[in-house]
Amino acid sequence: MSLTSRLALAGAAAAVLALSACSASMRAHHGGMHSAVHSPAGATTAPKVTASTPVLAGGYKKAEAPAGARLYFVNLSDGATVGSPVKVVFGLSGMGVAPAGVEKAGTGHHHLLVNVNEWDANAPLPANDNFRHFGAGQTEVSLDLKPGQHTLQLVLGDQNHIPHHPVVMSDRITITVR
Ligand SMILES: [Cu+2]
Repeated sequence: MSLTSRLALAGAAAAVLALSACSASMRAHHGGMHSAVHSPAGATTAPKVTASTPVLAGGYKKAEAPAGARLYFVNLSDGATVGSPVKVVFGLSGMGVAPAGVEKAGTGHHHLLVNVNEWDANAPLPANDNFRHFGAGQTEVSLDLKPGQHTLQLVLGDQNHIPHHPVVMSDRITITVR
């Protein structure tokens, strides 16, 4: 691993701590809500994402995303009520999928952000229950979720799990699990 990757990962570790605290408080918040299908507080608020820079502080040059690249949920829409496990199909247009570790222009691998309210577009995405990596190039998942409201967002990452420049991400949707 190069020094710049190491530096980037150290930065990400700090970000993980901040992000976990954040999503824990958000889960608690959601836990208090009842079964409103379309909560104004949850569904319509965009997550906080740092503005993407082409080069990271450690000198790492981010993978470029072609203009018009689009990431979206194929089978779920904002406000949907579903049973668990929830099948989530990842849609990508204008780019290809490659496994983590493979450097190839115009490609990336999928990440599913579950109940994440805030994340850093200029660091490797953390790996935990809230930030799920599909490093083998998977394009769908069957997700076990507790009853209640959850938010989902897709973000594409490069071979080192770092979002592209500009960031390729879906809208964040809110679903209710019955
Ligand atoms: Cu990844």
